[in-house]
Amino acid sequence: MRADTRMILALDETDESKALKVAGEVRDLVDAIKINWPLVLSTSPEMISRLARLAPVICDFKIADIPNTDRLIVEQVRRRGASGVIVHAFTGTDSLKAAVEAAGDIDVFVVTEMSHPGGQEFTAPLAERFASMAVEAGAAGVIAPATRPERIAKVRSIIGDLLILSPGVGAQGGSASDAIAMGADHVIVGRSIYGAADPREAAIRLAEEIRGVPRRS
Ligand code: NUP
Repeated sequence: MRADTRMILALDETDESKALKVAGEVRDLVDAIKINWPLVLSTSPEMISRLARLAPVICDFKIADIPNTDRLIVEQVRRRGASGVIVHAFTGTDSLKAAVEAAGDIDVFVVTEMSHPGGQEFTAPLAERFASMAVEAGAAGVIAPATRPERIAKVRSIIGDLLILSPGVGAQGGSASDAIAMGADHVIVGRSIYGAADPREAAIRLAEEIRGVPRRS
């Protein structure tokens, strides 16, 4: 994935025209656009292909099923033109491997520890295991929380050079520069951009904040 601004837009805007407007306004300021169920369900899966014409698209479907179903979902994500997909690891090694195999040349990102407070109940105690599973399965990277930047550093110590995408910036209380300084390759930002009065201006400000943090060597 390109790493120009080290920022990924989480486009959870459910109004189709507003979503496309925001995507058009910030596409040159983000490395990818992450699409989740809210926008897919409020529009249609065709939205994946439409956005993919503007920027690389990551489908945040947090796939968590038996190997065969994981494979079928990942195949459809690919068919729609996405560049990446987010999967859960708690379903086990066989499911994760099936997702990675089906992904072929598109990137699989594995959730380690979730960014919201509830993420500490079940995902945090297993996050390091999920990170190792991502490495063993051949994933492209993992998701780790900007709300707990010290956990990003822990995950980095396990995964080596795999990518870390970090949500939880802004609306959830995390800082973009802290997340990047602790080892994230990209931050994922939703409401602080698409919910801002001027999304482009908000994205520019965040990109400037991130630019001040040295790149991981
Ligand atoms: O642990 C996670 N936390 C999280 O917020 C894993 C995620 N995939 N996300 C997603 O990132 C969440 O579903 C939303 O699409 C985005 C964060 O949005 P915001 O809090 O910046 O608005």
